[in-house]
Amino acid sequence: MGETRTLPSDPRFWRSPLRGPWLTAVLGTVLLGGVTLLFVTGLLSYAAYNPGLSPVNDKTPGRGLLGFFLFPWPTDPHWLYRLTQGLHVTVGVALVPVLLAKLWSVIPKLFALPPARSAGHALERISLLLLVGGALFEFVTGLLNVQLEYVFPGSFYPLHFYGAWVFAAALVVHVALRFPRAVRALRGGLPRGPAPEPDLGTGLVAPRPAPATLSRRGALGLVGGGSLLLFGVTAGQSIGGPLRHTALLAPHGGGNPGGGPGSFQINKTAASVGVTARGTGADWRLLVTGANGREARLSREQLLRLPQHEAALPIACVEGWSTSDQLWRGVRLRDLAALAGYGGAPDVLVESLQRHGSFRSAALRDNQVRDPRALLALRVNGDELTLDHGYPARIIVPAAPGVLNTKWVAALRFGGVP
Ligand SMILES: Nc1nc2c(c(=O)[nH]1)N[C@H]1C(S)=C(S)[C@@H](COP(=O)(O)O)O[C@H]1N2
Ligand SMILES: [Mo]
Repeated sequence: MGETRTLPSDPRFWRSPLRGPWLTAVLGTVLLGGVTLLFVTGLLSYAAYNPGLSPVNDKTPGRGLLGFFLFPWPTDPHWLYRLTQGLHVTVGVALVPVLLAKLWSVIPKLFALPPARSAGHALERISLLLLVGGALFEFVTGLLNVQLEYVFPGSFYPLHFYGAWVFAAALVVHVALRFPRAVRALRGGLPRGPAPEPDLGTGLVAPRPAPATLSRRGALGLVGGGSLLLFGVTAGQSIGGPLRHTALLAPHGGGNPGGGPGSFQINKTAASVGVTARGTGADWRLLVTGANGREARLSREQLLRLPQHEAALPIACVEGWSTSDQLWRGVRLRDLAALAGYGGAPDVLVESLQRHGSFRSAALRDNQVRDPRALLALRVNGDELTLDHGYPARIIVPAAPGVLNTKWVAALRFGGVP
């Protein structure tokens, strides 16, 4: 007894002997490396949609100067988006324990009073609010978007995009302010024994520590183990092969990606977006439009009589999952462009017969149309396409995000990108 009650604003309220500048610096350094990778791969993902090509591809039309980095997304290597987006999502998931541990390590500062000792201190605390708020916001929106589509109807992209810039700006300020202190703390090396670390003027160390229940090594082991575990049940969704079955956290069925030829992942089923066997039956025609009002309507039989080509390509979704290479067979987009009266390869607007919902049309850039592996696929893995994978015809383009691989194609408008 004899303990006085304290409030969280009182440093004595926080009792863990583990808190200190060294632990915070270690977690902060790991997090800094991780979120830098998340930021870069996130910007790449935005570029991969080719938003500068057409408003139909652009989920963040008001980006202004923040789109300064955009460039035409290449078609090589064909697994490019598998890699960048697999890293983005897998590293994001695996960093969750590190983020939580880092926030835990500095939580006494959240409650520190007075709120501001000076104008400089006030500015610093505001930047910290943006930093912590931005980090939580980015992780929460990202994880929710992967796990539950449509929680942010139409707005996930702008939320996640602008949130990332706010967070990045706050992070630059934070690193500039804390870098010297973190280096000093790390230079000291792993603090020995159960006693708290020297505070180094950080205010992180408990002035009245409770007895240790866990060593510093043990705490880091717990965080690292949690990260590894999350990594282990996530990475398989992008690596594929037998490891696909270890991806317990993958959306659309966890470790079981579903049926169909080659049993590769189905994102949205035909039924879920209102595409029926009726619209895709014998009456289906592909509308091809091109130069000087040229127009053709092709049945599936006519398409099958055009030269058929094969390409081994994956589907790689923004949600982080991807398939291994599937063997697609169909008509080259550039052959269809020629049919539409183009010698070279123009941009093309692809329209699905899907009536409602997002992703029913997409624009492809000339470099994508020109690539000999870019197909209007009619078959996959030696079989007809299934309705869920886009029968009667779907787009498959090397290195592109899944969203550009339009299913149930109804029209190809060469040179008709708005
Ligand atoms: N018409 C249409 N095409 C679409 C989509 C869609 O919702 N509608 N989803 C896209 C997305 S986001 C992905 S990842 C791929 C998934 O293809 P799959 O279901 O054959 O794996 O299809 C793309 N093509
Ligand atoms: Mo996707």
